[in-house]
Amino acid sequence: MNKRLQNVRKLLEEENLDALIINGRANTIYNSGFTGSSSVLLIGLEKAWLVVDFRYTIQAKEQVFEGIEVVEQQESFYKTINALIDDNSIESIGFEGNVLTFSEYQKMKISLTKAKNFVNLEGSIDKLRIIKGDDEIEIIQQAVLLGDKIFDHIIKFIKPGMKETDVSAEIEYMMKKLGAKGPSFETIVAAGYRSAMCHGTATDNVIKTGDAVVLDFGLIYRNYCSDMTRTIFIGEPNKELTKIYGIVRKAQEAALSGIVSGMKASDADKIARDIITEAGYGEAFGHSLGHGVGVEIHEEPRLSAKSEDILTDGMVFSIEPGIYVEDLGGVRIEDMVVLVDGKPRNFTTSIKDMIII
Ligand SMILES: [Mn+2]
Repeated sequence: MNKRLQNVRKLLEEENLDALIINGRANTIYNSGFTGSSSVLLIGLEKAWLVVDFRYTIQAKEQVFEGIEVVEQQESFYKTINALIDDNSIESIGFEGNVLTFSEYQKMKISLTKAKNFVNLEGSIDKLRIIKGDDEIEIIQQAVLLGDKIFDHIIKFIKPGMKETDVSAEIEYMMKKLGAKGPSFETIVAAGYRSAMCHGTATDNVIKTGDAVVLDFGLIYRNYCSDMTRTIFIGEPNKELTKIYGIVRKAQEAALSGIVSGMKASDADKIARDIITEAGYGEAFGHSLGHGVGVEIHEEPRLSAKSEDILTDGMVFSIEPGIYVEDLGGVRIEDMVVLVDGKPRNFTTSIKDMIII
């Protein structure tokens, strides 16, 4: 039987629930295979249904995993679901509290007159995705390789005088050209003083000689996200930026070689943070070391100082330390890895030697 449905049912049993309602896109894709933008997935202990409207019936039938029945909504999603839960004696239902808006939650409660009990399962549904299977790892590897190809192209394409948006447009054009669905988040091209903004999405800022340029982009390929960052230089960079680049690279490579399965995610963060702090830039590394990547660009585990996650074989995450100095610029280097046989295996192959255009 479908392994993902099995895992949901295990969670239902642990929580003493009869069914789970999934509204969010990420958990719908993961648990049903359906990629449309509107649906309700109802997973009971023995049966599962994907309720869609007329627009999606054909697509849903084509996409859903074995063991899920496609039901076209009559009148409304919730009227149809109410009939299903009545027919199948479903009384206690789990839902995604982190996905439903307040008004959607109220609507669900009012509409599902046959249900007696609603339990917020936020987080525990997402956690079902934390360990990747071989099939997922294979797709993620392909997604990351497309990112590497785009980076190779961009370092030949980028020239002083271009706007950041000229570069982001080329990156996103290449994504589609190479068979990806599109970007997994808004593409970051941050040049000069803007490279000190961790999330400096591309603007009309003109790239000029002396600039550091942070290129942080990801794509969606067969429902999975990629994520990578490289920082390149237009002409000879100033001394401090060169020094910062060396520190970030050292911290990133130390995390890559020091992380082991069984380690606390907070200790992984510490490997890179200690190096940056010792070099005097602790305050300038104001974000976490990394994050899980899968059907969502940011998912479990979280590699931060506060994280309680334990890194385990099969987890896929980014390793991306950075240093950002206002009015000077910033450097970030990001790879994506999977933990295999106790160690990170790097998906990303783009070089980390300083690239000076
Ligand atoms: Mn990232």
